[in-house]
Amino acid sequence: MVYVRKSVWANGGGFSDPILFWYAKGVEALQKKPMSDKTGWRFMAAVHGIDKALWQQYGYYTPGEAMPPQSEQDLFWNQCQHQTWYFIPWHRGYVWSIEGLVREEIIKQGGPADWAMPYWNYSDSQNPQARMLPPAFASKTLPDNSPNPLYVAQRYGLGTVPIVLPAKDVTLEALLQPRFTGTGAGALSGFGGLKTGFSHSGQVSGRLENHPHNIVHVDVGGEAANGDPGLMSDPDTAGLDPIFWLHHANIDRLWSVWTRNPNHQNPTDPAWLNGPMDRKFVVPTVDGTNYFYTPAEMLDSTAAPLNYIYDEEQSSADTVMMVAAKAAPQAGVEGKAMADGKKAELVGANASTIKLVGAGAKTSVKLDQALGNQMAQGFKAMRGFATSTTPPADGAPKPADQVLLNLENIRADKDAAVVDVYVNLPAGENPEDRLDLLAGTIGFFGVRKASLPDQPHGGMGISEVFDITRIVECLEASGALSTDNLNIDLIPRKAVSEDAGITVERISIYRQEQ
Ligand SMILES: [Cu+2]
Repeated sequence: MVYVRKSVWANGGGFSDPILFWYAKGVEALQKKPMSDKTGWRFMAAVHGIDKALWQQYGYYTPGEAMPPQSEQDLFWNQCQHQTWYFIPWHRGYVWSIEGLVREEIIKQGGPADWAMPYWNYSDSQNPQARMLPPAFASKTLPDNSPNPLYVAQRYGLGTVPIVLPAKDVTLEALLQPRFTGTGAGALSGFGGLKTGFSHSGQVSGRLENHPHNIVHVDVGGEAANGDPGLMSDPDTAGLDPIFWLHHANIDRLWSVWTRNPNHQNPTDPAWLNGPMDRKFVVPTVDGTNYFYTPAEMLDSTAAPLNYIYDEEQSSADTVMMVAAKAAPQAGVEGKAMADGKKAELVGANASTIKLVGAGAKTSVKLDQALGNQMAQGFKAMRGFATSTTPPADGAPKPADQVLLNLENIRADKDAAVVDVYVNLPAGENPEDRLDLLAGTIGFFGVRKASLPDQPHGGMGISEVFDITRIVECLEASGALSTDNLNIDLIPRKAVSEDAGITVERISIYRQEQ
């Protein structure tokens, strides 16, 4: 049978929807299992990541309690894939695993045998409530007044009650990325991320991972008044929050949406399909066995053992598109990208590490004079061509360069910040009125861990790459572009405290021929 994953808002987002009521009952049963049980709630959260000090602080771990054997911890725990092309397929297997465990508990209690994990589509512009945390997660009690297992106290959001995600945080530009795999070295990171090995904590986020994934994590988790992170803000606690799984079902759905576009192609590189080679992905199943998997086995969600589909994929129009996409020749965009991927070239960088404290930080990126002029000339030529009434003798100019803003080695001691990055924001203007100058947003999910010196990348932190071609093009057209430098503003949603320890080692501009 193929299970159908439905929108959390399909029946109001509260407990009158049996899917959410039974989710609560299933979660409650899993939460009662001991830490040592690999089919239990806390074991599964630790598969994503565990920080015993944080867990203890929040009452999810008691020193001395029975733990799984060390060999089992080594096999399963601290496995989540971030800043890597494995981010998307690893999480598909992970959500599928808990979906089966929850369903099993629901069936034991006499609930629906066809229960499937709902998804939280916060980007649905047809639904005015879409960006609100669904009521089933915000209520402290179930309809019978018993405690609600879906409620989490350590969910601080951006300080509003109810929690509502800002509209600009749930936009879906990521779906426009033509390539799954990014090219790295200053260039865009692709829909799915850069080619890496097993990457529990890596360096560059793929576009879907950055936005909306990372930002939604922090927008929901936030931090307490005393600076403690919410569960969703940190990968070492995120899996403990029941909303985590609906967020990731949605990210997983967005992979399906991206793949349905016949021009898009998942990687065909055996290193992705059969990877990673350095550590296998593994999740528990309902019968207590271990399911080892590769990205190749995650490609078709309708095939065994995954066996699920999203409600929107049931319509016939979508089915036709899916068939068309699957019939596409193997050498699609992904193959072409390998052949003609052009290297990005450094145009300039700021002078020194920025420390982000309080209401924001500013820096100036000095541009190489010749390259800066060349960049501006490219936009001028395009503009001249577009507005000219007589076609030029030598045909259309070649497309202007893509301009890429790199924030390199972002480090932090805490994960709860959301920071907007602006280009040439005029002094005294309200940033919210100048979204045309917003290059991108960083959700600091996982930055703390990536900054620890004992991590595989030696505490390099994470890096982000934003496409600012449109912004620079508009600045040039309005005469506001200086080819000497670009000013960059980092503006946090909430004032950043000294002990958050946020630094950005270098901010640079790259150009890439299109
Ligand atoms: Cu996540």
